[in-house]
This record gives sequence, C-alpha cells and structure tokens, in this order.
Amino acid sequence: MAFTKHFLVIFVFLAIFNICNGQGLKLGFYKKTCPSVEAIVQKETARIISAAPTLAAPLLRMHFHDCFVRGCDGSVLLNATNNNPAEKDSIPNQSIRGFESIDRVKSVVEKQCPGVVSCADILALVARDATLLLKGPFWKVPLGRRDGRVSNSTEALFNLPPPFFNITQLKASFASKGLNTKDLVVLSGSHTIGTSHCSSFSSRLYNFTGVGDTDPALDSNYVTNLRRKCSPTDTTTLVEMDPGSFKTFDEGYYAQVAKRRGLFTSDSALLADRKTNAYVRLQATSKGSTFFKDFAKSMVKMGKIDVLTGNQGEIRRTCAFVN
Ligand code: HEM
Ligand SMILES: *[C@@H]1O[C@H](CO)[C@@H](O)[C@H](O)[C@H]1NC(C)=O
Ligand SMILES: *[C@@H]1O[C@H](CO)[C@@H](O)[C@H](O)[C@H]1NC(C)=O
Ligand SMILES: *[C@@H]1O[C@H](CO)[C@@H](O)[C@H](O)[C@H]1NC(C)=O
Ligand SMILES: *[C@@H]1O[C@H](CO)[C@@H](O)[C@H](O)[C@H]1NC(C)=O
Ligand SMILES: CC(=O)N[C@H]1CO[C@H](CO)[C@@H](O)[C@@H]1O
Repeated sequence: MAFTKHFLVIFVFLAIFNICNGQGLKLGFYKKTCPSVEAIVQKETARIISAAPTLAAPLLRMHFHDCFVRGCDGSVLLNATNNNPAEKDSIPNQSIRGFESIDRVKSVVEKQCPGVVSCADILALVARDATLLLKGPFWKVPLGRRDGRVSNSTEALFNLPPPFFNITQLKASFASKGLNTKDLVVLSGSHTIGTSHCSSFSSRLYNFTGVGDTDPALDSNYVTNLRRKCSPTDTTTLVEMDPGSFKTFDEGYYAQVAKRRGLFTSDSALLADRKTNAYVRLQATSKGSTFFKDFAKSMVKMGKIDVLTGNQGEIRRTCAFVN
C-alpha cells in the first residue's frame, strides 16, 4: 500500500515535471494519426516562400512571438474577439506578417487529417522549413503541442522583449522563459534574415537620450548610412538587418554586430556581456562556425516553452479562431 502510494506520488511528480519542460512533445508524434504532416507542411511552405521569399523571416519570427506569450500554443495566430484585442493587435506584433500563410498550410493539413494537427505544431514546422529554405540549419521538431484558447494583446506587450532592451533586460526576459544567455545570443542570430522598420531603431540615429544625440554603441559610418534611409519620423521604410545577405540564413549577423552594426539596441547589447561578446566574435570570425548547430538546439528548446500537451487546450480547426 505504502509502496503504491509512493509510486503514485513519484509518477505524478514526473508527469508534472515533464509537462513543464515540454517533454510531453515527441518526434514523430503524428506518425500514426497524420503520417504525411511534415511532408505537407514542407511542400506548402516551399510554395509560399517561392512565391514570396520575404515571408520566410516573419514566419520564423512568428514562432518566437508565439512561444514567448503563453507558451507555444498558437495564441499568436488568434484573431481579436469583441472587446478583447489579441496578441496580433499589440505593438510588438504590428510588423508580423504571414498569418494567411499559416491558415493556408493548416487548411491543406486539415484536408488530409481533419482535427488532428495543432496550429502551434504547424507554426513550429513552418518556422523550421522557412529557415531551411533560406539555407539555414535543419532540426527535428518535437511535436504534440495543443492550441490555447486565449490571446491577449497586453500579455504580448509584457512578454516580448522590445528592441531597446539592454543586456540585463534581455537576459531576464529569456530567463523568464527558461532560456539562458547562450540561447539569447544564438537565437538573436535570427536577425541574419529579414528586415526592420525604421521606427524600431530610429531613436538610436536621432534622439538616443532625448537630447538629439546618436547611440555611441553604433558605428558612426553606419549611422550616416541609416540616416539616409530613415528620416526621424519614418514608419514605413524597411531596412535589411544583415545588409547584403538578408535573404540568406548565415553567420553574417555576428560579423555585423562585431563591427558595431547591430541594428537594434538589443543586437548591440550582445557586445556588453563577456559571454555573449565572446560568442559574437567567435561566430563572426571562425570558419567552422557552430552557429547552425547551436541554433537548431536553441530552437528546439524555445519550441518547448510552456507547451500544452495531452488533454490540455484543443486542436483548433481554423488557426485564427478557437473551436
Ligand atoms: C533578443 C530579443 C529580440 C528582440 C528585441 C527582437 C526584436 C525585433 C524587432 C524590433 C524586429 C523588427 C520588426 C520591424 O520593425 O519590422 C525583429 C525582426 C525579426 N526578428 Fe527579432 N527580436 C528578438 C529575438 C528574435 C528571435 C528569438 C527570433 C527568432 C527565433 C527573431 C526573429 C526575427 C526575424 C526573423 C525578424 C525579421 C522579420 C521580418 O523580416 O519581417 N527575433 N526582431
Ligand atoms: C483575422 O486577422 C487577420 C490579421 O489581422 C486578418 O487579415 C483576417 O482577415 C482576420 N480574419 C477574419 C476572418 O476576421
Ligand atoms: C489581458 O492580460 C492582462 C495582463 O495580464 C490582464 O490584466 C487583462 O485582464 C487580460 N485581458 C483579458 C480580456 O482577459
Ligand atoms: C538596463 O536597463 C535597466 C532599466 O532601465 C537599468 O536599471 C540597468 O541599469 C540597465 N543595465 C545596463 C547594463 O545598462
Ligand atoms: C527628443 O526627445 C525628447 C525627450 O523625449 C523630446 O522632448 C524631443 O522633442 C525629441 N527631439 C526630437 C527632434 O524628436
Ligand atoms: C497583423 C496585425 O494584426 N497587425 C496589427 C498589429 O496591431 C495594430 C494595432 O496596434 C493593428 O492595426 C494591426 O492590424
């Protein structure tokens, strides 16, 4: 009797521990229920990116924004309901694009395996496939996430790190999601692809501390260059984050950051910590860069943040709406 009781306690403890650590996810989760899901997602993502190559970056970013708010539960995909603005209505999400691409992939998957594959899993797979299509690394995506039923714009505002965060704030933000300093410097390498609106960094060019100054952490030639592209009030122009190779997933980002050309305060901040500084310099210069291997590992880790598994949540029929 006592033995059984102990056993039960240990079992329950392990079950809770596993859920919290995203261990409820596994490779090949849909092997029996939807064996072709990865092939379908891969094919549809390739179709989407070949028609619109600039969608790859926002689709990778979308997975990050999903995972940092309520865990990787597809909450970023939900539309607002009456009186309840969704995550996608919040300031950090203003520039996210590609929701209709996820909806499209989901509808193809639904045709093959109705009601089986979560939107959260589809997003995790699309982010991986989009990265690979830009010549980035491949990683195996543990699956079995369930979809949440809540999306709240205020939570997005509080959980997503803004571009003006310093290194202390960034580390705290990542730590609050169970990610360490290495994950921070590695995942920031995502900024090797894609573009940014001028408004995400223009205070660094024109009014850094409110006295019409520039950010001393930015290379002055780069400031001149960026000022030509971005007027102080520009909210529409897009700037390449890794100039010259923003369509290729490579180590180029680290070379930019090392040259004091990181676009955001959060990029420059990686030089302000001994550990992240060392990583930036190593990836910027080494031939046998470990970035791809590191990135794959940190993405799998990010993909496990506070996931819903088992009977939690639901499998949404349409990604923009709860069932
Ligand atoms: C470390 C903290 C981070 C901050 C402060 C940050 C901030 C930003 C900002 C402000 C933009 C530009 C938005 C715009 O103005 O259009 C951006 C773009 C982007 N971010 Fe991050 N980010 C961070 C981490 C990440 C992570 C972890 C990922 C992915 C795993 C990611 C992927 C991207 C991508 C791919 C883009 C380009 C999007 C596009 O081309 O539309 N970022 N980020
Ligand atoms: C859901 O939101 C997206 C993005 O804001 C929008 O494009 C789409 O039209 C909305 N869908 C519906 C059915 O309202
Ligand atoms: C959204 O989240 C905020 C912050 O946690 C909370 O104060 C607010 O009540 C939530 N809104 C809704 C509609 O649940
Ligand atoms: C980062 O910002 C916080 C809040 O503004 C501030 O208290 C802290 O001193 C800053 N840390 C660094 C290293 O700049
Ligand atoms: C710079 O910032 C300060 C403080 O926020 C503000 O009062 C001032 O108007 C700004 N100057 C310009 C040129 O935007
Ligand atoms: C894609 C999307 O829904 N963007 C929204 C982001 O938030 C602003 C409001 O802050 C909306 O106007 C955008 O439509």
